[in-house]
Amino acid sequence: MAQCLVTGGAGFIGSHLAAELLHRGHTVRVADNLATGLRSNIPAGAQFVPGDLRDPDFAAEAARGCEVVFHQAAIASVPQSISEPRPSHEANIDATFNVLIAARDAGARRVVYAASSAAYGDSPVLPKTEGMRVDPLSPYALQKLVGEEYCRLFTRIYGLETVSIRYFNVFGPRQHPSSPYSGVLSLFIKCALSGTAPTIYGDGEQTRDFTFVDDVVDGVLSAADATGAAGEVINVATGVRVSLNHAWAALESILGPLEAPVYEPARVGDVYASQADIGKAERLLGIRPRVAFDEGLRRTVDWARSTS
Ligand code: UD2
Repeated sequence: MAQCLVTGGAGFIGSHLAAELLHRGHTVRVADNLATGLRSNIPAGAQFVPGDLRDPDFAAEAARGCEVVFHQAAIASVPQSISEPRPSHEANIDATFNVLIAARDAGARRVVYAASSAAYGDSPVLPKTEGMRVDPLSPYALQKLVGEEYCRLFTRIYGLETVSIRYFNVFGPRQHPSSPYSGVLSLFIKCALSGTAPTIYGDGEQTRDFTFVDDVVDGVLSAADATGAAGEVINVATGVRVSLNHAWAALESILGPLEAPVYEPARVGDVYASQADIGKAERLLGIRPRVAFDEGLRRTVDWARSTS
């Protein structure tokens, strides 16, 4: 059983990861600055070290004695990275660099890094394969890509095993609709439950490969051990694309008639179509998605109802 560090472990994806690691018998340390994460998300049994990974000393302290580092901490928003690029840069690039140095110096066996499908940008070619040319359209997309490249470089020059998992649009319980930058499904569900109209930026026909959080946790945990994955970039998603208009209609099938969406102009830096090729994840990580979109949405609605 391994000593693990989960950065961002008080956040949405990180807290699910920490809980599953504990469930599998590992020892878990959570490092989080609680900028968006919640203390209440940290699972019982995890050690919590509060602090900011932009501070190299804090990163070193957090990684001490850890065999596997799951680097999930980030400012995860395209529009926020456009309106406030500096904090986004510092959280997504500087902190990632510090975590890699800290993991190397701690003698960690592997770092699993939360990369993003945003790297693909707006190429009309679908599905997105890891070998495609990247085309970052926002500071966030570029920052996540720089993190991947740093991971790859640390594997090459220092022998630190790294795996970059490109998340597509992850959703599920504990994704809070607390800011306008929150994930679209969390915002849609909030509107649906409060009887208000959602805002759709663009025509609503843009698509996303919405991935239920349990499937992401599966992929990330497999990446911690998979032989042949070191130094690689791997999509973890469902391979299915769903439009925003369809997502709102799917909520209507769960909850009954809802307000009609209000349409506004598309956001700067937004990607139109997104869908993953998941062949590499199947080959290298031995995983397949298990939770279909409608089922994941139902589970997320149940969670949101239980907390509202
Ligand atoms: C990007 C990445 C995703 C992940 C995420 C950070 C892509 C394709 N995906 O997600 O992998 O890294 O960043 O958490 O780059 N929207 C509305 N109404 C709203 C809110 C959003 O219409 O109230 C639209 C938004 O313009 C976009 C879609 O919904 O077209 C999804 O937006 P998002 O903010 O949930 O995630 P996205 O795709 O930027």
